[in-house]
Parts: sequence; structure tokens; C-alpha cells
Amino acid sequence: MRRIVFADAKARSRLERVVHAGVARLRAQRLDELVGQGVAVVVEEIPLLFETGMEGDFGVVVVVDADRDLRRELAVARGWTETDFDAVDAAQMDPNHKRSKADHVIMNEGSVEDLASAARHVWEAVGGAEIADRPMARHSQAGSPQPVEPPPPPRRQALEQIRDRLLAARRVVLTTHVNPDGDGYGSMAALARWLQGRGIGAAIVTPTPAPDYLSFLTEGIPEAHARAPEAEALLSEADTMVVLDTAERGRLGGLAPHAERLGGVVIDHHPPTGPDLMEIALRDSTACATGELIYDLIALDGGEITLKQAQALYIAIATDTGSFRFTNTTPRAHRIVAELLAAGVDLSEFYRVLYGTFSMGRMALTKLALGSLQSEGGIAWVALDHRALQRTGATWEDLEGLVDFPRRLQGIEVGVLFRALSHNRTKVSFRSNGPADVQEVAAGLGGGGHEKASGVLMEVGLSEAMRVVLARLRPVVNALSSSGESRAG
Ligand SMILES: [Mn+2]
Repeated sequence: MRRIVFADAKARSRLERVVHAGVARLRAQRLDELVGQGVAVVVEEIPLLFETGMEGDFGVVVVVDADRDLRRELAVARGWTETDFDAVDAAQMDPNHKRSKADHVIMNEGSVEDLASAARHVWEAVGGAEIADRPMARHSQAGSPQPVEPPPPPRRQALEQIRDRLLAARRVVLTTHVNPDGDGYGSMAALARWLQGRGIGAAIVTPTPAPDYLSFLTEGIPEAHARAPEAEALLSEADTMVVLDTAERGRLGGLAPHAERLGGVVIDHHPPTGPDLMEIALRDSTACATGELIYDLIALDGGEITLKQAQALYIAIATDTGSFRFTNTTPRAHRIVAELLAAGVDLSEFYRVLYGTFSMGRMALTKLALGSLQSEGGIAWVALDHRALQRTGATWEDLEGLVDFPRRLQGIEVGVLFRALSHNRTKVSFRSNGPADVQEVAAGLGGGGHEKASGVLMEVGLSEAMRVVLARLRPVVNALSSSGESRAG
């Protein structure tokens, strides 16, 4: 390669035009990342710095040089021929000229220790330590961020137990509930990276496929859904399972028997119902998202959050708090997110990934749902028959957020999404805008969830589900208006 490139000056300059543009783009990206992380000093090694006229971009320019004969001798020792060396050397600017343009020159003609000591001198001469200690501009503008307060003691104790159990594992398989959401998926991705960073094998197996838009979070982590052929190997190689964002056997689909066989830990933030699925379970409904609990686990021993972990945790917390709109959005959730931003999460990019892009199928599904909108005395609903996805070309992920349309209607206490899965199965999602407790309504029908967001799967057709649900909801919502408790406006 070197021989071809340095034999033809014209071809080389064409190649450099292509390569240098690509390198410049990557450099700019990496610099943005580092600055976002609060890094104050970046050291770059650029062989053609002066030749490409980039020296003006740098605060300090250091030339590392050695006598030409010594350089040639060392190149030959590394397997170069003398001709190769001469060709490369001739393509570079005269070393004397380079040295005259530098702020500092290090002659690298002795031992590695000599080189290190020369580098230290330069570092001191340019005041490197003081620059590195200086608070970053972005921090000083915003004032120093409030630290995240430590988790409540019971949570901390459970996390310590979980940490010890996980650090004793060799290969962990992480999973979450069927139809993985941003919280379940982001929590898996962040925890998998934390495990990998500790030399513990980590793989992800989901009961059903995860949405495509999240897949960028798990680059480099082995992953499969339960029915894919690769799942078998990932499950049989594991010695521990981590179940995230659910503690219910019924929500693990075909993975429930594997959870029982492998054992491990559960980390969840839903109100605890039913027995613990694993021998160690953290079920803490004071957390805004499972992602908050994973943040606490990573930060337990003063651990640093990496950019990739921060991205995954941001998705987890942003999706489960409805982008910081729902009542589970606590001051602590905001302080955690402040740390994630300081780690370099790019908000505008994430907004587009999460909310700013609709497929044609999603648009068509939204239109269909809005076409079915009805309301009555503080309740509004939309309904989709069991062919809605197929007819619009939408996927189940596109259903996310549809239930927010009926609840947006003025004067509404409870918004409902009815979705038929077949002629005799209907899924119902509830959202409460105020004091109406929709968990109670869902629980009365055999479902569950939170006070303001709940759901139930009913073994009846769409129209029967609507009749039964509305009959249950009417007295709940009517009681609010008669007691003057209604908060919707
Ligand atoms: Mn969650």
C-alpha cells in the first residue's frame, strides 16, 4: 500500500483529498463528544499537520523529531525498506522548517523514559494541569450541577446485593417484558455495557422482537428474540438471568421457564404484585423508570457513566416519563438526566429518534385512530379493529402514544385506547389526566399498571369490551365531577 501510494505524487494527492475529508469529519465528531463529556485538553497526533495547514486549529503545537539517520534506522528495524523510508520522508515538509513552526520540540533520540520526561516538561510549560482543572465553559454557564442525591437506603441495600450477585456471574442474559419499550430496552443496554466493562459476558434475549429504532443502543452486544435460532445458544451459555422492567412471570412469554432454570435478579419499578420471580428482586415503585434503578446501580461505587450507558439510560427515563411530562417525573429524575447530558447525550438527535419521525404506516394508523374518536362525560376513546395494523402497514410499535390523543381532548378525565387483537380479544389502555384511579379500573377487570396509566387484556370482542369498560368508567369519572375533584380543563 505504502509503495503504491508514495510512488505516484498525483495519485497520492487524490487519495489524500478523499481520506483527509473523512478523517476531518471523524475528528470533529470525536472532539464534540469529548467536549460534551467535559474533557478540557485533547492531544492529537497528526503527521501532516503543517502540510495540510491545520496548525492554526491548535492551542499548542509540539513537534516530535529525531535525527534523520536514526529515524531511517528505526523504520528499517520495523520492517520498512530504505527506499520506502526515503519516499515517505521526501513527501513530508523539511524537518527544520517544521521545528521552526512549533511551540515546542521534543527530540526523541533516547529511551522511552527520556521521551516521557520530555513530554512532562512540555505539559508543565504549557500549563496543562491548570487547563485540565479549569471548569468547562458549559458548566460555569449553567452553574455547577446539583449532585444526584443517594438512593433511599432500602434501594441501596438491594442494589448492593444485586451488584454482588452479578459480579459473581460469568455470563448474564438480560431480558425484559414482551413488546420491549424504551425503558426495558435502554435498561438492558446500559446494564449489559456495565457488565461487559467488568469482564462479564452479557447478551440480550427479548421475549418478542424489540423495536428497530432502539437497536442502535445495543451495537456490539449479542442479541436475539426468543424465537430466533440464536436465542438457544445465548440462553444455554448463560449462568444468570436479569429481568428488567417487569417482575411478572406472565410478561416474559416463552422465557419464563429459562428465568426459573437460570435464576438471577429482577429490577423493576412497577407496583409490586404477586411473588418475586427471582431470589433477588428490587421492586421499587418510587423510581420513575427501571432506568433510574440501573443508574443507581452503575453509580453505586462512584462509578462513571459512559456515553453509551448515558444514551441508553436517557432513552429509558425519557420514554417512561413521557419526555418528563408524567407525574413520575421527579426532581431526582431531572438531576439524573442532567448527569446523562453532561456525559454527552445529544438531545436534538434523540428527540428525532424518539418522537420526530413517523413512518407512513404510523401516520395512517394515527389517522385511522383519530377517525374513531368519541367522547362522553369526561371520557374519550379511540378504537382500532384487529385489522388496523395490517390495513395501515403499521407495526405494534406505532401504537405507542395513540392513547394520548383522546386524553388531550378538553374537559377529559380519562382517555382510552381500545385495540382488538382478534374477534374475541381486546387490549384496553387507560390514561388518567387527574384524580381518576385507572389502575383500580384495570385491576377490576383483571389488568394492572399505575394510578394514571393502566391496561387490561380482555377475552371479548371490541364492542363488548367498549360496553364493559365504559360502564365501569362512568361512575368513577362521575364521582369526580360531583365531588368537585375534577382537574381536567
Ligand atoms: Mn418502565
